[in-house]
Amino acid sequence: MSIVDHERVVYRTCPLCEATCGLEITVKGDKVSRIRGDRDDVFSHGFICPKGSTLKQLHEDPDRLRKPLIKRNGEHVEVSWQEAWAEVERGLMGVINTHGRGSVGTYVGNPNAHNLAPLLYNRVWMQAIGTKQRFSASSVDQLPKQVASGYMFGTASSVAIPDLDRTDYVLMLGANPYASNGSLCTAPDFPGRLEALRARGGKLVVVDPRRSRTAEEADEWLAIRPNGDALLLAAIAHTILASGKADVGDHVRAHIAGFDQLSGALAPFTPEAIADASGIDAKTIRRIAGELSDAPTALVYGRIGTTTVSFGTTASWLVDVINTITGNLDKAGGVMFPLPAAGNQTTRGESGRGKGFRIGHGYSRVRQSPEAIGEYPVSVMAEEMLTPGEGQIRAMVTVAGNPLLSTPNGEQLEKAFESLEFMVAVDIYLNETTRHANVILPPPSHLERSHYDMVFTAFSIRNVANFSEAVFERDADQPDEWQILAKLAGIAQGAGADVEPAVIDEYVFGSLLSNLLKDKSSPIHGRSEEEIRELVDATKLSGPERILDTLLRTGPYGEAFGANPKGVNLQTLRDQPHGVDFGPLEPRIPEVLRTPSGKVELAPTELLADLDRLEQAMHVVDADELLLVGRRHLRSNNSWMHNVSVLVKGKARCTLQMHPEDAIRAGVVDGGSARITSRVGSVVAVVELTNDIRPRVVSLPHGWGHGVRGTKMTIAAERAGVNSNVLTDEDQMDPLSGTSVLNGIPVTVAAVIHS
Ligand SMILES: Nc1nc2c(c(=O)[nH]1)N[C@H]1C(S)=C(S)[C@@H](COP(=O)(O)OP(=O)(O)OC[C@H]3O[C@@H](n4cnc5c(=O)[nH]c(N)nc54)[C@H](O)[C@@H]3O)O[C@H]1N2
Ligand SMILES: Nc1nc2c(c(=O)[nH]1)N[C@H]1C(S)=C(S)[C@@H](COP(=O)(O)OP(=O)(O)OC[C@H]3O[C@@H](n4cnc5c(=O)[nH]c(N)nc54)[C@H](O)[C@@H]3O)O[C@H]1N2
Ligand code: SF4
Ligand SMILES: [Mo]
Repeated sequence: MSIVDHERVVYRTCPLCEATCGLEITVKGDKVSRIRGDRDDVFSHGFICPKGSTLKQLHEDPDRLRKPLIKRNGEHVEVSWQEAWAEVERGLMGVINTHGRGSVGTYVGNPNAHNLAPLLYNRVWMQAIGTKQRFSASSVDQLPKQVASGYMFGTASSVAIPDLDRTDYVLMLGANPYASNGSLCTAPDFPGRLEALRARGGKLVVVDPRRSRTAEEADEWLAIRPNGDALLLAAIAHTILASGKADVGDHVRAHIAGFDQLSGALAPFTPEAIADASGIDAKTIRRIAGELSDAPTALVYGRIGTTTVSFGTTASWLVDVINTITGNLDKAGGVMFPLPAAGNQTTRGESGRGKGFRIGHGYSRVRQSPEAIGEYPVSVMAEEMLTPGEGQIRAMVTVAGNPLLSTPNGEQLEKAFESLEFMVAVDIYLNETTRHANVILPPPSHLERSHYDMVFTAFSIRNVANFSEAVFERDADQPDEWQILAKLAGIAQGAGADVEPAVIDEYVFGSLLSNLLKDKSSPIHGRSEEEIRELVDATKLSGPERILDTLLRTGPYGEAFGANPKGVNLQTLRDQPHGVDFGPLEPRIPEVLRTPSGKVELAPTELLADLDRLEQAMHVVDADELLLVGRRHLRSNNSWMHNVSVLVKGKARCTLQMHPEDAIRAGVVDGGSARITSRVGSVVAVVELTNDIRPRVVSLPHGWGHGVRGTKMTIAAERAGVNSNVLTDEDQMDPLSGTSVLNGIPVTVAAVIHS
């Protein structure tokens, strides 16, 4: 007799990229039978990319860790959670007791931004360790945009987002949403939204050294020299200012400071002066400047190709300078500030004014690189491990990060991680980074946890909120990710390996609540703690869900613990599995500002001070130099989804793209092998000739280089590729943010003759 498995359908948001697509997941018994786009999702309307359905494969992947691992005699072996925690206590407290708390380093990677537990508890274990040696993937990513936005608008979360659905004109630099699905611009079906722009008569111009998929679909492709964007943007801004057409618009005029300084500061950057260095001719620059100022609405959007370069912060600033002087700041069809349901830095504290933003609350030990957003640049991480002296990193804790493949000078990092006395990793795989860990603590799979996009609702082109229930229950002995992180905090505090995560959670929640009650801007300011506690306890929630519920209730749309009965809480979101739509973005200036002046700072001192360096860059052009840039592929996700066979099958993707003209010079042929060498390292990759790349530019994707000894990612190892970050140089940083230069790396390419 056969028992028909009970079939059920669950809706949840895909946690794999910033697009936050709604998924419809059909479950039969304890198996996922189908994943497709949720047609009723209020934001994504059924859109999904090829990665979305692979949550099933990730969940079922036999290589995904289900038990903690401990390294014994150089081999990782499965152990019980109890043994693992005892080892964490022994190792971590051992290093702390011998070398001090500053000798522990931390690195948190990209998936943390897509995961509520670490978003709420990473701060807790880091504080418990009590170290300043903190690192994250931010300094190989969006940090320059956050620093520039911090200076201009007051906080590192105050990023102005493209109002894609209502604009008439998009100038897009260094972004390829047809592959990436968008970043710092949460917009499910980004490609469809760009097609809609063109269908309504709008224009898309893409600036990229490669003719990317997005460039192919655009009205115009401008093949810029790598790192030429700040120059190009300065010249566009200069042209608009010189034309007399610059106008911030009546809607924000009273709230702008520094406008008068711009013309003088940008005077050297005429289109003619920067044409050679940027690779874009003066006539085109003048035309684009005219189109931007004449379009009814227009926006400039820059991403990875404009941030992970040596002028990353300057380019990010100039993007918003142009958005402002064309009258498109805080306007429908321009760039706007989201109002996220769970609140963030832009909704807290006094409205319209704040402490402002600065970097340099500390300096790294070896290189004296300034802190930014509470961390040091990953480019200094290896030297902090390898340079002896007080404060040297002797132990590392990594959570959802793979810095050995993701951050500069892979070979130096390899030595650095090799030299550690102790390492703990919270991760789902035994990979290039976690193989160095003495203990690996695996969280549950993506389908075994609930989900809310605390970060991306703050960078979204619509104000929406979705809560996802866990699809499957965890095994009895599998802790939730927040419990792992809370326990780590307890151990680091000295409470021992038996510390209960719930104790830490009480402490975290208690301090959140007391802050909310004290905060004059909070809707529960001044109410009695007992009253609120009672309402919280009635929900029977704990962990991240209790915190989220309280943040939603006290957020911009919240029910304020009864004071605003029409408002939302976690239950409202639970009742609406396709999401809650709060509508398109609304103007937020001046309320959103947190600068000390209460104004938009169009000409921050720190950025004006960098213009001399930018002026230097317009003179040094070595036209023959080969410059390496990266690229992304739709079926990939940084370094960690190459173990999903449906995503990696087909043509090998870790190839060196090169223009035929350069291939002749280097003596390499299509399909042949080439050795690529930079100041710091050298790799061999297969050459793929293409006309869709600017001559003197070569491109290799990042996140490959699998199959190293001691890892367990069987499918990834079969298609290992090479690590492009063996070539990126830890000495090359954007000095304003400390972000690593990942694009525009000088390299040489030579044929490899196989005997
Ligand atoms: N050359 C070059 N380098 C780059 C880039 C580039 O464009 N060019 N891009 C940079 C960018 S933008 C980024 S964001 C970084 C990414 O850098 P990282 O964040 O360091 O690397 P990821 O590849 O995202 O690795 C994520 C890790 O998290 C684990 N993981 C996945 N899901 C979970 C989970 O739910 N919980 C836990 N605990 N672990 C999980 C994976 O197994 C993997 O080990 O790479 C950067 N590096
Ligand atoms: N499929 C997939 N999606 C992803 C990811 C992934 O790995 N795979 N990663 C996610 C992450 S962590 C992030 S941060 C986002 C990134 O999102 P995007 O910024 O859209 O990322 P990319 O696709 O790398 O696009 C960057 C483009 O910049 C170009 N470029 C390189 N150098 C320069 C330059 O100097 N100037 C200009 N103008 N262009 C340049 C490259 O050729 C490339 O086409 O994507 C996210 N989404
Ligand atoms: S676009 Fe991003 S969020 Fe949407 S299905 Fe693909 S990976 Fe998931
Ligand atoms: Mo990223």
